[in-house]
Amino acid sequence: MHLIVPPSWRLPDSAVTPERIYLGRRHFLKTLGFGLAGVALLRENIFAATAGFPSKLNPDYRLADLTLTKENAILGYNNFYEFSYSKEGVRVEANKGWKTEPWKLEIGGLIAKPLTFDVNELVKKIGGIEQRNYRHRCVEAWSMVVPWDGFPLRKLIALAEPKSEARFVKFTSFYDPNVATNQSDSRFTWPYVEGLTIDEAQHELAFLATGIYGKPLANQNGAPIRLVVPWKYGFKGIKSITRIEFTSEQPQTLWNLATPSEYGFYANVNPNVDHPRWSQARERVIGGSIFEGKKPTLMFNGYEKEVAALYKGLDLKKNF
Ligand SMILES: Nc1nc2c(c(=O)[nH]1)N[C@H]1C(S)=C(S)[C@@H](COP(=O)(O)O)O[C@H]1N2
Ligand SMILES: [Mo]
Repeated sequence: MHLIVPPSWRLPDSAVTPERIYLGRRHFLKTLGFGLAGVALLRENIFAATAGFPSKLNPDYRLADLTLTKENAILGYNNFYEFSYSKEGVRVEANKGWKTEPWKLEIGGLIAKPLTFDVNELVKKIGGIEQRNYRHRCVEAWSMVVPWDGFPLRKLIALAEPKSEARFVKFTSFYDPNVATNQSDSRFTWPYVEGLTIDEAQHELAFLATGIYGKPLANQNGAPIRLVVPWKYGFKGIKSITRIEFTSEQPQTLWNLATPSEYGFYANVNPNVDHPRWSQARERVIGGSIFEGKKPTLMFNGYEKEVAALYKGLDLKKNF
């Protein structure tokens, strides 16, 4: 694990990890110690985490022109700072006895009455899940294409019935410093918090994921439920959500509190607004050929047509 301390500790990993290292991790099943017992556990988990619903690709989100990132890479190259500051360390640390089932999700704030769901019950109530292939662009200038299973956030908002004063949605991750040992690191205000405006949250693309490649989310990817906002930098996609709250004020988010000059509230993918320490014009494709080189980053991560209307009149350079 290479923990790089401030001010350069959030260097893009491309600067420190040769591509061959994470591409060559074919032995990951072995290192995880998947025996027969592991397989049995996994099957039980599959049923529970999808509440028995099969996930089918929604053809509107096929992304036919792109190659899906291999499962191996999606499961082995992660950001989940609660567990590790190393991309490869997350899978190891998040699977040392951290229990993500059963899991309660609270919905509160400016709604008619507070709600609490068991995540599996919530999926049943929503009425099933679908698969969507989304571009996934980290602020560190790497990207993947991920087949998420889950449901649009707007369906949960409809269940919650927010009041008209609700202007933002605040998401809070779990807090358990005994298992997530980096939650003792006082450089951050734990638990991890993220937020969206209510209009962003209502957008058809905003998604709550419960799986990847038709299997329940692995711990390292934010089991059992995490946010996916494909037109924004990956850090907006908060993992392992325990609470969703409707608020009148803009929520204070972990990254914005830690480094406001580098991580804005909006965090829309924008190749024309550089990170203070690196360019955002191009991105390294995880799992891509080593001869491929970086590819150009697209405005709103390729979702400009769908989301530009949300930001009419907003200065995207100031509100980064
Ligand atoms: N709770 C929590 N959520 C988080 C993070 C984190 O450290 N903690 N990292 C974010 C960042 S920076 C990215 S790029 C994505 C990574 O998701 P992945 O590991 O599934 O690719 O999760 C986001 N959600
Ligand atoms: Mo990220």
